[in-house]
Amino acid sequence: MTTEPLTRPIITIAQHIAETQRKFPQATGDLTWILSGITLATRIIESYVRRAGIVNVLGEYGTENVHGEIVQKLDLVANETILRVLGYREIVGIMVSEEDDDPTIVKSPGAGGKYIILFDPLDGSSNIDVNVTIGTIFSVLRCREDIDESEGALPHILQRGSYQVAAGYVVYGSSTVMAYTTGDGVHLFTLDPSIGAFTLHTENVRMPAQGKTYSVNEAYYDSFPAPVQNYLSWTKQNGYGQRYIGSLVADFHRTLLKGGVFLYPATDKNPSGKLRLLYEANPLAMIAEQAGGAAWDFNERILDKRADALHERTPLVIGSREEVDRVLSFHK
Ligand code: AHM
Ligand code: MG
Repeated sequence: MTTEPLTRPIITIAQHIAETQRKFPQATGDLTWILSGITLATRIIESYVRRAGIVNVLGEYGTENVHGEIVQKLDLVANETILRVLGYREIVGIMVSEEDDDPTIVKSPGAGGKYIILFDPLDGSSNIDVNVTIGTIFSVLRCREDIDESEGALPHILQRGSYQVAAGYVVYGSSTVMAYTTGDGVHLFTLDPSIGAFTLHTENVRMPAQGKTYSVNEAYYDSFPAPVQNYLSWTKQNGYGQRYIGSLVADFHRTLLKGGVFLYPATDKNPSGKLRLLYEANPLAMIAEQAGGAAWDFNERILDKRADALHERTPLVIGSREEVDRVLSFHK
């Protein structure tokens, strides 16, 4: 058994967020407070995920969500947990969830609400019942100051991804790992179940610039746009491997660490792609770029896109910079 050098510090996520924020003289501590709420919520969700077969939260709830997808019981538990934890923090103004048709207004911007939390409470729902990695994805925006109260919540919510002030995700896999960024690199933490705290395991993680793994649901090959088909044919002549879990957050996490590219293009069934811009593509795009990677919708950089609707979908190609460039080169 090797022992760790005594000089390696143990840093909790709360400590790390607070120290990162101290680098910015204008920081108010608000983000620290929001992110600590998110980590609390994900620890609660994690405890349900780990006991799912015991506490009767496996299986379908029996309704469909706004996207026409069957809602799983754990989807609801995760959604309510985030709303209950963050909905009582006074700086939170608006919350937007994949599971809810409309935004939840906690405190209108005119009344002092400052931040918007957008989230996919449990990504990879179809994997819940079969014990495969799932996760929570989140994005944080600041409410705009140039908007009149009468315009409602939407203009605050529909900001470009480049305006995100924080983003991240938690994967509930063989261990529970959180990645977050506040625009100062991407940092990874592992949940230590014996003490219930996320502790730092990699600071400033960098996504490899290349990686010979592509991740796509190839069953839809016949309905992919021709440039995507051509790229996939090219990978087969160039020694690439394929991995696809079917939970975006898990496929992305592998891509972040090992390199490669994840694709969910337009298909006949989902002509605008399947993934949601505001709470799936945007936060992962911010993480990807902060780690040296890239994220596009095959035509435009994801973080430059402007949503017209809350639950807008987007095609997505995300991963190692050179691999994303290669996919895009087939579109020129
Ligand atoms: P969800 O957020 O309802 O779980 O749906 C999104 C999921 C992604 O996690 C995953 O990348 C994708 O759907 C898989 O879709 P498909 O089964 O079409 O490959
Ligand atoms: Mg999802």
